[in-house]
Amino acid sequence: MKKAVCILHGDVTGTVYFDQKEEKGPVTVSGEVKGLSKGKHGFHVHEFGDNTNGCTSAGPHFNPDKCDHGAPTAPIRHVGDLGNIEATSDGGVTKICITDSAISLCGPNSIVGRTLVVHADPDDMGQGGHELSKTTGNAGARIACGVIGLAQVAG
Ligand SMILES: [Cu+2]
Ligand SMILES: [Zn+2]
Repeated sequence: MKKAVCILHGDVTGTVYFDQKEEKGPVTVSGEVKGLSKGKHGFHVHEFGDNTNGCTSAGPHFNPDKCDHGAPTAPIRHVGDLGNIEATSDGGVTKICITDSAISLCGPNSIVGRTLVVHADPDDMGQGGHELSKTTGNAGARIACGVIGLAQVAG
């Protein structure tokens, strides 16, 4: 069992937990983000755990396989592509509940030490036809981010 945690800060705030029960098993992503505007917001793991120049220094989406950007359910995607989180009202609390089998807390797809980013706009999952669709999902500004770190496992 491995656990990781990320404190998001920026225009919105949040705490996100990552749990992986077995070494090559899926990772459960849970937690909440506060203060989002109503609607979908791109939600990704970016390559670097570097926030020296804010969320910008986190670099591009975590993409060890050099694929195009895509939906979390698509066969072609970045490892860091977790899709969108959706706020049902303005400024409230958005619960996160995602299970993903591409990210890991160990090995070559490990997201530990990288940055979780929440975006201003929806991720178009590579399907929007915009010049940025295949690299970022055209999800707009980085409104909050935080470095993902290993968490203590109880017991
Ligand atoms: Cu992103
Ligand atoms: Zn991507």
